[in-house]
Amino acid sequence: MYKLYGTTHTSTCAAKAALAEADAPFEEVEIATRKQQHLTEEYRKINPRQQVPSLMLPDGSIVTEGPAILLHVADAHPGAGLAPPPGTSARAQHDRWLIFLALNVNEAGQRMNYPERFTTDSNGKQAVEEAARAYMDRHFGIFEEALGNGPYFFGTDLSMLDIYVWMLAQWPGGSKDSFEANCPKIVRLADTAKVRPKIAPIHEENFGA
Ligand SMILES: N[C@@H](CCC(=O)N[C@@H](CS)C(=O)NCC(=O)O)C(=O)O
Repeated sequence: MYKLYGTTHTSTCAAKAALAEADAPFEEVEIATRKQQHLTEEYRKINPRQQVPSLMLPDGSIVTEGPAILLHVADAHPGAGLAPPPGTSARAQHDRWLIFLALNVNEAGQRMNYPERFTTDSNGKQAVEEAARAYMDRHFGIFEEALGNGPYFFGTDLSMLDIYVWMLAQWPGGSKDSFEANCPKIVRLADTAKVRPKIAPIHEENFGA
């Protein structure tokens, strides 16, 4: 049985959706970031960066970093078909865009949420946030152009990449209206994923209806 460390309203939701779509049994361990539970010494031993999510595998080892968790779950449950087989060109594209979004969009979200971590200038937080918002928009735009007819990246087959995009699309840097206007294919992907029977309850508990 897997153990998923995290909480709602964080990127734990993608790991939870991945486990649900893979039909992998898991237990949840609440690490409420809003109550600073990620900052304990006990949790630092699980995730040295003191962030959520973290996943304990059935053998007791720990995987951190959301995309690594998604890729592991896909490979450990190949029957669920949540990523193309390793070594194929389709898998290279899947991993390419997953890493692209983690490095550029998710990390821009970090700069928007915690600007003080990215500047030593006590008056510089607003500039960090504004630059991060523009950086996020630019990289969402690059992925929007890479999306085909959809609704998912690989047409009608859901992949871990789509689960990650569904999550990121809930936190666009700017207004919802401008995101819908600039990234209609990403919005359609996310809207298709969010009503899947296994993702819908996770969407509801994290983002409402
Ligand atoms: N690189 C990490 C980032 C995870 C992340 O951003 N986690 C946020 C919640 S969504 C967090 O734990 N924030 C608390 C903090 O950084 O202090 C991953 O991909 O898993």
